Amino acid sequence: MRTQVAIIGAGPAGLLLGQLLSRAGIDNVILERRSLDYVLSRIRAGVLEQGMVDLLHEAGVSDRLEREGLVHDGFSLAYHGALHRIDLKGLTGGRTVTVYGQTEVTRDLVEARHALDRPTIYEAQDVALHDIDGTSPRLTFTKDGKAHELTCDFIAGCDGYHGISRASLPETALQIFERVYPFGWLGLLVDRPPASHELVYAGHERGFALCSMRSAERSRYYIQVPLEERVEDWSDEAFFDELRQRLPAEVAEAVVTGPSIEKSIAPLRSFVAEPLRFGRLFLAGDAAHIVPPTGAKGLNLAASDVRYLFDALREHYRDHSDAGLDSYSARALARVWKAERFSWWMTNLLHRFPERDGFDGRIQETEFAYLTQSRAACTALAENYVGLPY
Ligand code: FAS
Ligand code: PHB
Repeated sequence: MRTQVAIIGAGPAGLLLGQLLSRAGIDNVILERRSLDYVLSRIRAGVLEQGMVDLLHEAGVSDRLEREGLVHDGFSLAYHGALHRIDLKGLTGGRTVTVYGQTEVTRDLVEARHALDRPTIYEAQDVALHDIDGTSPRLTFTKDGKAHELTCDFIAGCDGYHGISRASLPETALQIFERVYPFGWLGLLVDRPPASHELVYAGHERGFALCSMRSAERSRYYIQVPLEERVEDWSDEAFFDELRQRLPAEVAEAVVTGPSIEKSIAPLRSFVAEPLRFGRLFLAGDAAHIVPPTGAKGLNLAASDVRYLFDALREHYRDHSDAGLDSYSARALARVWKAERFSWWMTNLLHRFPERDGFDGRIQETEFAYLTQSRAACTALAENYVGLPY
């Protein structure tokens, strides 16, 4: 097989890049390790920056998003029982975020790719990268036990944190920056109305909690749990009891319980691999970086990486210029690190760190006090949350 751009991974990064390339007439093939059903069963992010909404519109996959997405003008911070609303729209000159599940973004992209009849090879096993530093890179893989080869001009590594792209590179080629947090998020999805019409991020001495949603009928909740916790040790009742203890009374009383339709624990880490380019291989999305979900940046960073990589590939094929490809890594990393900083800051602001001392506790309290007293502090939070410019 031969294509112009070989994409590894059919998550949001790979599918969005494939959609943009296809609409620009640039041939591409996606290799995905899992089945389509598995990919569509994953429950992950829920908040889209305006930049990502605009990119999905440009990709021609925003119809359902514009019908069903919930535009949010703000969210609330709760700290030891007190609520403080962050007026995103008022603090950023009118910018907002849209609540729309990553699962739905993925579904819309899958359907769009199917409509364009572009090839996605699901359950592609043993994907391996070859000659990425030459002029004829290629991928090999097996499908239904049969070996295949895919030759291409470029490889987009959109295969997530546990993917093969970054893992194929010599350790000397990469500089890794990482912070592993001593806790995880236990998430629960329930078909009940949300506790609040906007998101509530709560810091509490028992730990962090988040009230989010997928629609007016479906809620998404998270609580911080120790790393050694197992999801099977948490009944729905135990989850909701712990959640309510961490929320201000007026929010806790509004939580409507019901049987969970999904429950899982995600570890939290900050991670960046530099650089993002190796010859004809370009890393994008979680393959290149991970943020703790506290700032709602993971999915949105995948979108900005795709924006830069698509523009660079289009420039190569249309304008016969490699300026964009040559600057991709530096340009993407400049935005990645700003989101890493914000996500790290939000995580430190809102979580209980077991090993922390009294000084850290006072700093955390003072961060909240400063936010409740300073418009400048809230503006800085708001402009990062709605998404810094691409
Ligand atoms: P993905 O990981 O989504 O997709 C990579 C794809 O590559 C997968 O389909 C995988 O099967 C495939 N793949 C992997 N190895 C392969 C191989 N060798 N060959 C072929 N295919 C391969 N972000 C938020 O903003 N908010 C959240 O609440 C949030 N919650 C999360 C919860 C979890 C458990 C995880 C893991 C992430 C969460 N994230 C969250 C971050 C998440 O949304 C990512 O940012 C987003 O999925 C990034 O998309 P991709 O880069 O496409 O990577
Ligand atoms: C979610 O709804 O899954 C969600 C929302 C905001 C976050 C993280 C996750 O910061």
